[in-house]
Amino acid sequence: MNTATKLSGFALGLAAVFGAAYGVGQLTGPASVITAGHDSEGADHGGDAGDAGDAGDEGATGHLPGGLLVSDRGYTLVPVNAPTGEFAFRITGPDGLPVTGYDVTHDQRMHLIVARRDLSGFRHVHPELAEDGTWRIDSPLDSPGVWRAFADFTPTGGEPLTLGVDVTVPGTLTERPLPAPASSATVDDYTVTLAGDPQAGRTATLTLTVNRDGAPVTDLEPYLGAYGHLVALRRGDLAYLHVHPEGTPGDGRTTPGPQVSFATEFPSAGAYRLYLDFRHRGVVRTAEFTVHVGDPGDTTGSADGNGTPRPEDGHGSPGHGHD
Ligand SMILES: [Cu+2]
Repeated sequence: MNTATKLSGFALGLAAVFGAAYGVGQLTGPASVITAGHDSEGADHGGDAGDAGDAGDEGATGHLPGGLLVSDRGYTLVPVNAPTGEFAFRITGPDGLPVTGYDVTHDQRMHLIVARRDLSGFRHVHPELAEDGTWRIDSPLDSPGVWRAFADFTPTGGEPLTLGVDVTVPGTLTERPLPAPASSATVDDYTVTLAGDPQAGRTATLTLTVNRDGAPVTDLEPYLGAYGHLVALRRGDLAYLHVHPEGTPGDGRTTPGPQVSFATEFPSAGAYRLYLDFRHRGVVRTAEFTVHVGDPGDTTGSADGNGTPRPEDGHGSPGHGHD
């Protein structure tokens, strides 16, 4: 009965490899694209979707969370020059040519997710595919800084894959500190509360409850085939975790709010930013949360056991300087 998609697999031994080769020296330079490529030869990780987390160890490198690689399993995310105000890219396949065949997943052939490296500016959009294999969309990169762009797709005949690339938007950077962990978020007239106690490497249910003007919302609308979409990005390397709710609209047991539950599995302890997309009355909104994922081996931690995300020991508070 559990149709939820697990978060991607485990990268405990590998996480430290990433996040180091990231430079901030180009923030004020000319428009450029920084690729955070890593040699993925031989890797066989499971992307962000499906049952990757159940597959056990495969290959020397095991499974990585999605979005850390610009090239994986022969597929490469290649940003291409585009007119001002537009964002364009291609996916090249094992034959080196642009991929033009994609399976529809969650109503779309391509999910493009972007966020700045400071975890602000999240957008989830759906570009248009041209015949030559170029994806185009009005640029969602709406402020200066270094952005991470994630292409979440399934090439026809292949497995689900999420590739990521850094893209610099020139200008004066205003870095935004990561907001402190909180169990509620406000977007327009909506307040979304978050319950759950995620622990690294374990499946936990996160339940989000949507209220509008203090009243429960019981008529959420399906968006991309679900009552909510949840993306989590790990602070530090922006590992990408994409999950879908337990239950689907029309299955006879899933209600259109106010609660949307997700079975999640975070690959490591630490701070994550969560982005819940939901649709109500024709408008898609995003509620954002900072969550501290606990270390299940840490018995001295501050777990309060009452189902609310733990404060992150002050590290996420405004004004906290990044390294
Ligand atoms: Cu999408």
